[in-house]
Amino acid sequence: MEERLNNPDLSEDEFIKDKSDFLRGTIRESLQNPLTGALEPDDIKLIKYHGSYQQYDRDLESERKHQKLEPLYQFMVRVRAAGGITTSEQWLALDELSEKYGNGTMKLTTRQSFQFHGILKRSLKPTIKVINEALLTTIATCGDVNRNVMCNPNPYQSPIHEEVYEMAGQISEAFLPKTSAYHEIWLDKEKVAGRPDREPLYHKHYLPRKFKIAIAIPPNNDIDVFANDLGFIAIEENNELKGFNVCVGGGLGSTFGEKTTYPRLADVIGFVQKDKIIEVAETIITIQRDFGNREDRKNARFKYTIDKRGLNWLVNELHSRLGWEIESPRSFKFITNGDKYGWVKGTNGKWFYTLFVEHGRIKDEEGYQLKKALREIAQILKGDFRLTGNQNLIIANVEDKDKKSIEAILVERGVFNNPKLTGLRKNSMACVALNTCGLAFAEAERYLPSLIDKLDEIMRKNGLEENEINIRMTGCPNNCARSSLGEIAFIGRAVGRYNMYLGASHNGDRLNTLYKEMLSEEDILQELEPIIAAYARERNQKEHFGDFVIRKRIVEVTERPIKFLS
Ligand code: SRM
Ligand code: SF4
Repeated sequence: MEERLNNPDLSEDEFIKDKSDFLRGTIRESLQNPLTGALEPDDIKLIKYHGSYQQYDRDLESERKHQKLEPLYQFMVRVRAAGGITTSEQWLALDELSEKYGNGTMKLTTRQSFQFHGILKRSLKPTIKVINEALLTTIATCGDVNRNVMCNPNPYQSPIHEEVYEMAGQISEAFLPKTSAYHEIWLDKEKVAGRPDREPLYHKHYLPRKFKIAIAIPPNNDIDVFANDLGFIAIEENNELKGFNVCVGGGLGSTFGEKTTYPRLADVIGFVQKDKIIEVAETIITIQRDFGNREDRKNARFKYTIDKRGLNWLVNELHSRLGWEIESPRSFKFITNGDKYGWVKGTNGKWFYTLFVEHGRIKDEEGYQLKKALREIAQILKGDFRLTGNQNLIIANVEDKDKKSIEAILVERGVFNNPKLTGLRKNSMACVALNTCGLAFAEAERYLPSLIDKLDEIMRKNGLEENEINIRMTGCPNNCARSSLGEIAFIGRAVGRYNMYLGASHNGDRLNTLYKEMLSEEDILQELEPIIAAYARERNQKEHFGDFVIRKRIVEVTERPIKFLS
């Protein structure tokens, strides 16, 4: 790598990492500069590895400009909670933090993390301190490293869920960066003299790009395993976890107008015994570390490394690094990628309530006081809270005697059995987009709920209000709410204008296809009304909407199906 740093074509980020002294940069000094609410440019990039993004309030952009003020800089902080789990005490600490330092809301993300928005520079260090004092962390929630490993957050469904859950935690832990910069900058820990930083896995330049891992347990693909750089699919035989199918090269982000970028679903390349999962994951990460594109960040994800060299190259490289060969893939079947709502009893005899949280935003509204309800529940809950990969929440490990009081709080606060919870809404996801995301072209989280109100009228007219259709929206093609896997999906092009995509499968194994571009709300409703009516009239028994629009050739399948390597 040293040698490659002489290469002027390397992306700017590589040089920033190189001179950052293992991610320290000048973050400390930047934080102390009282003249601006922003950080120095290099530190804006480096702070991502510490779990924060510099943003500004885009709603206030023109007003601030008019007043000749710098943008209202503020920070988003992402919290890593192993398996998306927090105790009641941790929940209360995060809730308080959102009120004290943030914008008063909490965001549950599509990858089982919490996000806090609206944190001013002076509050950033206290925020990260509070998070760590609650025994949570923000490290490696962003940046060119492996992120938290997604998996179903309820291990009490079966012994296999329990085992897989443990493994996800182990992988997450194993691939954390080892630099002590985080502890020095945020927690005032002294650097141990004479002990230089080492990054045995990542080395000094970390990965070429972010890296995402997820584990799914069929028949539920609730974490959208094929959207990840590396996915594992649990294989069960005779009620025993045998091992995992390995799939590689998923990633959904793309850039409008740049044909060399595209969403791609992961390919299944083989099967490994369960005790080999960390070895295989680590080896695959090293392949991406060594061969990933460090010149063009838009072409740096693992999917492009694979497409440039071929799947066979990857498998050969994997075998050669491992010194042994992975086996042929085993059969599996996914039925859905959504969450199942309501109460279920766990194998430990306790209760779990999966609660729909619209686009993951925990806030209070007139007649729907979700934040207050969860605060009151946290005050009595002896169990914990768990985040799903679909921006929802599980109130977990509830004892028999507390079930009624928890339900009573949800009822009182208007959260229990919300009548607006139609099939469409229950299966909806939207990314943050405006007003905090600097990359958004259009609204998503703040707009999709009202679009669903209107679509629900059409669904109702056609007797489909209970029908489960995945609907997803993002404010840009980075695809943070995995729009490319929506049976109906919208990707923002400009304020109030969306590309509409149709035809993903209901279980996350087929991408959707562009149907029409630059649609306004009126256009969207006009386009969808006859398609929904046709679906009501002409669908086969149990046929999902995504499959119907393909069968009727309303759109063609553009992406290859998941390929199995023979
Ligand atoms: Fe994302 C960048 C929000 C899941 C693909 N994503 C961003 C940033 C940080 C914008 C930025 O770089 O300035 C967004 C912050 C918005 C804000 O104001 O909070 C952002 N991404 C999110 C979240 C919060 C969406 C949500 O509403 O839940 C999700 C946080 C997950 C987490 O807890 O870690 C989130 N992002 C995803 C996913 C879904 C997934 O991983 O399952 C994807 C698509 C899968 C993938 O990675 O391919 C995704 N985000 C991206 C990309 C495109 C990456 C690419 O390869 O092209 C970017 C832009 C980038 O990295 O340059 C991005
Ligand atoms: Fe922002 Fe685009 Fe991600 Fe939405 S999809 S959060 S607009 S980067």
